[in-house]
Amino acid sequence: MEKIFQQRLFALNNEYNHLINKPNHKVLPGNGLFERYKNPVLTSAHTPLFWRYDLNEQSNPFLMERFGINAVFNAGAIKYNHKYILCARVEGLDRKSFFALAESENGIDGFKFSDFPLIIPETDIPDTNVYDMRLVQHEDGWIYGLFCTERRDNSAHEADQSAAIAQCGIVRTKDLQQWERLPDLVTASPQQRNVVLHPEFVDGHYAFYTRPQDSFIEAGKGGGIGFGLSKHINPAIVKDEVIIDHKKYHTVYESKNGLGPAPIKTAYGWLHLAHGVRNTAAGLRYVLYIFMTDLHDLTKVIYKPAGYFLAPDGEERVGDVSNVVFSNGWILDNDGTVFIYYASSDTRMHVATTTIERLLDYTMHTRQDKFTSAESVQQIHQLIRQNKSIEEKVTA
Ligand code: M1P
Repeated sequence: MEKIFQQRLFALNNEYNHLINKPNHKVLPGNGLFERYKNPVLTSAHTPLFWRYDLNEQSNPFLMERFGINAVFNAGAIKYNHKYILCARVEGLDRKSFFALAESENGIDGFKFSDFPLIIPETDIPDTNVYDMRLVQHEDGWIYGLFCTERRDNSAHEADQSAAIAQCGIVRTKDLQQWERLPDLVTASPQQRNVVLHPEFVDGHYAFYTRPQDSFIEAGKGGGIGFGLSKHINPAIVKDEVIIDHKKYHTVYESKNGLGPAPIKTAYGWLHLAHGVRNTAAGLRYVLYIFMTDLHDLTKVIYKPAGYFLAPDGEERVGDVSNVVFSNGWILDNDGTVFIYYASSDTRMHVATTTIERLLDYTMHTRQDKFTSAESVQQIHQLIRQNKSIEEKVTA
């Protein structure tokens, strides 16, 4: 028996250390918009062995997993003390998610989890499940974490054990260690997911991006990315929500959409990364898209390239919830590099890198959606004609 335990421990440690220390590489040449990296930055296998195994030979002679981790995905992101920090959604085999911080020196590899997952205090109504935290350094001095808190819909029939109510939970911290729970955000919508705090005050108010929904899965009459103000953060109450980015027929965000991380401020406007969802015979397909809002009127979309920015590719397409990419974290470095952290198929975390210069070029100079095939053909003809005239000039 001793042999089994020791052999397995040796093999598990080797495998874990190899994974944690594996260098990551850009996949080139890419599409010019961003570069993907070969390896995911976080997976369930990145969680420390001492989370998953009872390492006492007496109580666990076969060295079997006692707390299995199913997936690591949908991480918030922040640069803190010169480190790239991800606040990952870690999901156990029991489907319960919790949050854990992982940090890296360079943002693309070497992510290592802190020893303990975060303890998030509860409100008077316990959360059944918590997930998808957006980390925001607000100008009031706090780092906020806005996340989805999910509880059973007690008005549902006993036979329906999947009806849930999703709302926005709020925590704040100064050191990423001690978290203070504030009351959940109050809005008029029966369901809220993908709520994001704007990093600056707007007219002296806290500003929220919301995603009102009629039901847990379906946007219904609701949907779209909303925007609303609250005088206070404790408690935060948004009385009026205006939809700033609607779902729309025959687009990649026709079923629903939701904001990703908090927007990045640029000289030209606020840059947003969002996810769009459409329904297909193979189920829902989640992609990421970009838009920009006016610097002074945050409800006004001023640029929105057609279609998606990043879609599931290759092995990203397969996982627990296949055909999904989802992002709720990005980091802008001082040199203009942007690290986009995205999850694939609700299973693992990846990074893609680009620059703010490239994102601005993409956002402001890529064609806008004209919403019909005929218009698309016109746009592509124009591009081809332009390129042909360059070719002719070169060969002349
Ligand atoms: O399964 C895909 C995603 O579904 C939800 O996103 P949305 O609210 O836009 O439908 C979230 O539960 C998210 O965590 C998940 O990745």
